[in-house]
Parts: sequence; structure tokens; C-alpha cells
Amino acid sequence: MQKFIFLISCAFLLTVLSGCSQKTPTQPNIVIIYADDLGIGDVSCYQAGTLNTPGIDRIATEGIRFTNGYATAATCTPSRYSLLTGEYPWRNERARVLAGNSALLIDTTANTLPKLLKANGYTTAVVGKWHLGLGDGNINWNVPITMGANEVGFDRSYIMAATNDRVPTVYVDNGNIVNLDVNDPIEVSYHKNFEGEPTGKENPELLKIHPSHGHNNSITNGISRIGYMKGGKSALWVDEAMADNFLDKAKQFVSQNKNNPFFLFYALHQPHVPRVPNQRFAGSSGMGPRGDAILEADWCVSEFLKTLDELGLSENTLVIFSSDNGPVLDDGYQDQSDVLIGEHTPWGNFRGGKYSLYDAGTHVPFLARWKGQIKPGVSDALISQVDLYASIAALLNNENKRPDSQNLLNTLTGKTKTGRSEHITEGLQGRLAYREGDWVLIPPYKGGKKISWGVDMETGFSSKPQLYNVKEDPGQQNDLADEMPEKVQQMQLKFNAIRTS
Ligand code: NG6
Ligand code: CA
Repeated sequence: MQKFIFLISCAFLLTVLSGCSQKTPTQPNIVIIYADDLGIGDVSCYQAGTLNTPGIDRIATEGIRFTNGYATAATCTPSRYSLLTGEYPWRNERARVLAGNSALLIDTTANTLPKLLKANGYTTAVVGKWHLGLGDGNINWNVPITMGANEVGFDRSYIMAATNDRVPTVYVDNGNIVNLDVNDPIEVSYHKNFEGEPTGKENPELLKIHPSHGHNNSITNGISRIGYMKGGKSALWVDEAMADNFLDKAKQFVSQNKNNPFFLFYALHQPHVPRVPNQRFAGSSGMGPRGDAILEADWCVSEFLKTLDELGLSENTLVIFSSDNGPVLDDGYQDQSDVLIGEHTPWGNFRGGKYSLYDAGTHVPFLARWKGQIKPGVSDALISQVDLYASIAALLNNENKRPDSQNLLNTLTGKTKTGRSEHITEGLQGRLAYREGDWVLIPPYKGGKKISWGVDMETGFSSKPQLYNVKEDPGQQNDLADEMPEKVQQMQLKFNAIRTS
């Protein structure tokens, strides 16, 4: 009898305890799926290209599709910086494309999105591409890394340090290199090679993919990268297995945390170079490795959404999908992406792409799904990734501590079709454009019209200001600056005011 009463009491206690930890609708799980260099036309729900991406489209069909969704920059590090900190990247002069051994970019005392969520009872994780620096600038890869994703708010981190084309080509699990043999330590340099180590430049016979520009330093997995590394043989990643590996870790995290609120930043590595999808996807797009890598990414999204279904989490999870910058074809490896592109238009109807100040540099796919809370539809509201910080803070009834980030919670959830009235986007290395309403001002900048190192891409630089009405002229073909000098001047003043605020 006593035993029976004891069991009943335990059951009662368990019910009470699980009741306490139950989520309210204001505390949904949050997942941000963030592609790398994926264009707005690469995703079929935007109906601007010829690839078919049913996995990503599912988020749009079941949620809201933004036609004016933006990254803050046309390159990776600055955009990621904004997403996680709610601050424009140009406020931090170190927020530029980082080397693989650069120091942690985000101040460990700064307010960040993962910290905000953690403070509100969420378990937080990042899986995938990091590219926000690690360590203090003098990193030793052979001992636990103490300045990284975990120090800026992530309880769990399973990442690549920088990009898939930069050394070290190893995974970092909560600050530890995965599968590192202590007898084969890793050394990394971005200045000079280690004696006796092959490079893409000197040993092209060792390569399975050849560089087209840059990318001719150390060779790992038959691919030469940016930067030099030595050692760590047992820890080197296999590019072909990367998608499955990150997907497994993402699925594992959500299933381990299905009973408590979680935040997952699932940072896909596709379709950034080198594009080396799993064999299962080789040839699947008919567009070569770039298209194949996108179809692989789409499959990852589809599988991840299925996992949410299986765990019964699809209703109570806000899923946001976007990309860190616009698309590029040849970005340094001879993968024929430019030859095999056919009729496909990764940049949609917009001008430019990755690195560019023109619209396609930052005008990216931007989708949000929260079943039961977001009514499926399309929104033309202007929204930037920098707004996710304040919008999520509002969702959790928290104060917004980042001035650049606007609370667009009602925009994000489709309750209003109004978004920001203006924003600033970054092209290459701190060069900025200003959009207000339907007007875009590109101030004058020195520099060539095309990227100098061999990428076929317009920078957007001109010695004169450029003015476009992107509603009437989404392809930015009709520069109205000469016709409307007052508009140029008025926008320049407003832009200056934000920059110096
Ligand atoms: C460039 C690389 C490019 C890519 C980019 C960063 C060369 C010639 N090009 O410097 O391949 O890695 O940096 O891309 O090295 S991003 O998406 O991470 O910003
Ligand atoms: Ca990128």
C-alpha cells in the first residue's frame, strides 16, 4: 500500500512539474535556417528561376513569403553579425569577411539573439557555418577554444570555423576539434605555407576540383583552400558528408530538446564554394555542382521539417528561412556554374549578386512559418534580418536593446503588411546603399565597376551618386540621379544621419 501511495505521489509530482515547464504560445521554439550565397531566384516559391526546391517552398506554402526581405550585407560575416546582434555591421569595423583564424568578432559582453533567448529559458544551439571568428586572434586549435559561439550565447555549438573554402577544414564541437589526434596537432597560417605541405598552386595533380581564382593554398579532401594548414589528418572533414553531418546534428538537437523551448541557428553551408554535394545529388539539377548543392540544401530543409513533424513540434515552432547574401556563379573554383546555368536566374529580376551594392546582393529569400499563428500568404513589407533581434525580443515580451533592430513582430507574423520605412545595406567592405520606401540611393564610391579578383560581378560603384526606384525598376536599369538631384540630396542627408547616429 505504502509503495502504491508513493507511486501515485510521484506521478502527481511529475504531472505538476511537466505542467510548469509547458510552453505558452509566446514561447515557441525558434529555428533560423540560413543558407550561404543562395539567391532569391534559386528558390522556386519566388518563381524567378528554373530550379525546383519543394523543401524550402513548404515553409512558404505553410507560412509567409516576404518579397522585400533583406540581409544587411552582400557578404557573409557582416550579415551573420547583424542577424545575431541586431546591429548594422558597419558599426563594427571588424565585421568584414574574416579569415579562418580571425578572432571572435562579437563582443562577449554584447546583447545577442541567443543570449536573449537563453535569458528567457531557451536552450540555444548553432549548427553549421560560423564565420564570426574564434579565439583571441592567436588561437591554438589543439586545446579547447574558449572564445567562440558558446561565449556569445549558444549552449551548444557544432560548427565549421569559417567557410568551406577556408582552413582549418575541421568541425568544432563546443570549442573542441572533432576527432583530433593529440599526436597530430593542427597548425594554421594565413601568411605562409608549412614546409613540405602540398598546395593547389604547386601540386594541381592532387586536386579533384581546380580553382579559378584564389583557393590555391593547402589541399584537404582533394580540394585546395584559402589559407595554409598542417596536421589534424583524422579531424579533416569530408565535404561530401558535410550536409548529412550538419543535418544529423540539427535533428539531434531538436529531438533532445523537444520538451523545452529551444532556439536553433541551422546555418547551411550550401551553395557556397567549393560546391561538393553528396554523391546522391551529383547531377540532380542538370546545372552542375551549384544547382546540385542547392537541391541538397533543399533536401536538408525538407528532412529537417519532417523531423519537426515527427516530434510533434511543427505547430509550436517558428521557422525562419533566409540567406546571408545574394548569389554568385564562379566564386573561385572551376565548377562550370556559369556555363551550365542555362535559363536559370539565381538573382531573380534584380541586378547584381554577392558582393554587389545592387539589389540582388542583399535581396534574399525570406520566409517564416509558425503554424496556427502565421496565416499563409505573401508580404511585400520591407524587412531586414537585423530586425529579428527586436522582433523576437517583442515576442518574448522583452525590451529591445539594439537600436538598429526594429520590432517587426507583426510584420513577421503577417498581422500587418507594413514593414520598415528605410534600411541600409552593405556591398563590399563597408560600402553602403540606402533605401527609403521604393527609392535606393547608392552614394559615389571609388573603385572598379567589376569585382577586381576575377568574379564576374558588378560592384555597384560609380563616381556619381545613383538613384533608382526599385518598385518601377526592380532591375535598377534607370538611374534617376541626374533628373532628381533634390531627392538625391535629401536621401543623402537621411542616410548620413543614420550612419552617424
Ligand atoms: C572571397 C573568396 C570567396 C568567398 C568569399 C567569402 C577568393 C578569391 N574569394 O574572398 O570564394 O570565400 O571570400 O564568402 O578568395 S562569404 O559568403 O563567406 O562572404
Ligand atoms: Ca555567404
